Amino acid sequence: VATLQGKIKALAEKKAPIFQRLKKEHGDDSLGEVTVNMCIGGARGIKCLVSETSLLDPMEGIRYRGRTLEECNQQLPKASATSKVGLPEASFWLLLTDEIPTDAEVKALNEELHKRATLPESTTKLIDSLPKDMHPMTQLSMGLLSLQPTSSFQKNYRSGTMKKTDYWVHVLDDSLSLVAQISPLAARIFRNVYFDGKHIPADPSLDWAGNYAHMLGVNNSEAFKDITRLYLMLHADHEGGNVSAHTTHLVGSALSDPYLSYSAGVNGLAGPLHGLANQECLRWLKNTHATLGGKEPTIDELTKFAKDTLASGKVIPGFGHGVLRKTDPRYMIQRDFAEANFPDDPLFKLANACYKAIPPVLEATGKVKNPWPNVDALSGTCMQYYNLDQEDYYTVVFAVSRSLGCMSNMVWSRLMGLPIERPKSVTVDWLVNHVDWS
Ligand code: AMX
Repeated sequence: VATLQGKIKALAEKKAPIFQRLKKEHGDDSLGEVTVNMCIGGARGIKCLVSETSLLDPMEGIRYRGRTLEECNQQLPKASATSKVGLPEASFWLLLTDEIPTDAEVKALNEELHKRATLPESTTKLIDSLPKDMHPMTQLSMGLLSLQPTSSFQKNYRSGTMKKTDYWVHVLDDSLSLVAQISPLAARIFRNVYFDGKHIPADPSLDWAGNYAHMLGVNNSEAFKDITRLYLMLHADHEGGNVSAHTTHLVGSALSDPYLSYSAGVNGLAGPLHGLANQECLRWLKNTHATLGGKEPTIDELTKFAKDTLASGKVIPGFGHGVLRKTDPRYMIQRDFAEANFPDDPLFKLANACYKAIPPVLEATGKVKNPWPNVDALSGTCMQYYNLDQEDYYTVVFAVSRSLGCMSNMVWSRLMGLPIERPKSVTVDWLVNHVDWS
């Protein structure tokens, strides 16, 4: 922790004068105008948030601290000499410090996470008492809330001894604990819902993501550990405006602690237009596969399926994006993994055919801004190949991953002393009175 703290502090000391100068010398500079469409269109395109950890380019996708996901996957330390996947906990380090950690640093981080991973009895009792048919995301959100009394930020704030300049230290402390605890919590929910509560103890010799895959207990192969590592690395962060990151940031801006804030973020991730899309997408693929009698589909058949989905008033899950304007690079990296590991899997073949058939159908609507697949179009397909086919659980895996980005962003928000968020809202009448009707 001391090393991590030192690195974050050193980076913050470098950035603080720039931040102060921006505020002082350029505080009134314009970053663009706000149009009526932006106001009624979900605030799209309005540059009104600072999120230090990552930046999304509409064409090339997300960069973690300036590095593309391909670069992260290559440069981040690996679990073993044979693994080709950058470790997600190493991406956590990168998001926090702007540095690729050494193997020794990742090892130390993993030891720290293992030390903090124990769940209090109050949490295990609560989780074990929940009905099996309660959605796993609801259970995860409740589990995170049940951990809130352990928050170091909350305790120190309450005691009245914490200086404003030390907020980030306690947010970092809580973030490490939350990231450590979220994987055993998520695994516990999985084993309760699908395996009658037969839990698999953690393996402290494994890395954070490898151990999570191990505790899920559906597949012992190294390949399943690797796809879990890849999934968790790819989903860690997607700049600050997406629903889960923004919600975590917004709640945190009221100085709610990391458990309260991330639990709220998880609730946003549980929506079908955001994180739940991976569950919806696999369901759509499975349904299409079954309706076709398991045979390989023609592009014409899939085109008809896609049109039918649109005609029934539904969205085609796994396609489109709020900001990206080309195929999601996270989709491409998963596709490379699938091609190398299970090119003949029927659902992978189907997903590939969808890649050809669906974009023209969406384009023909004339309104979809990005007809290309997003990360969710393939993540479920990858997981089901390794027996993780309980699609209702998929968004939980996403939430385990997204904790890395949301928590590192929260550390930086407190470091920069960002204020409580309070955008201005207006009424329709106000808009009517403020536009030029002539
Ligand atoms: N299927 C059908 N219609 C779609 C569509 C899709 N995949 N993507 C966009 N559209 C529609 C929108 O519903 C909207 O229709 P409306 O004007 O009648 O309301 C219109 O096209 C314009 O939308 P947009 O500006 O292109 O997208 P958006 O920013 O409003 O929404 C998103 C983005 C992701 C919610 C949308 O593309 C969608 O619903 N996709 C399917 C769900 C999905 O895959 N979500 C996962 C996103 C990634 C993630 O967060 N995990």
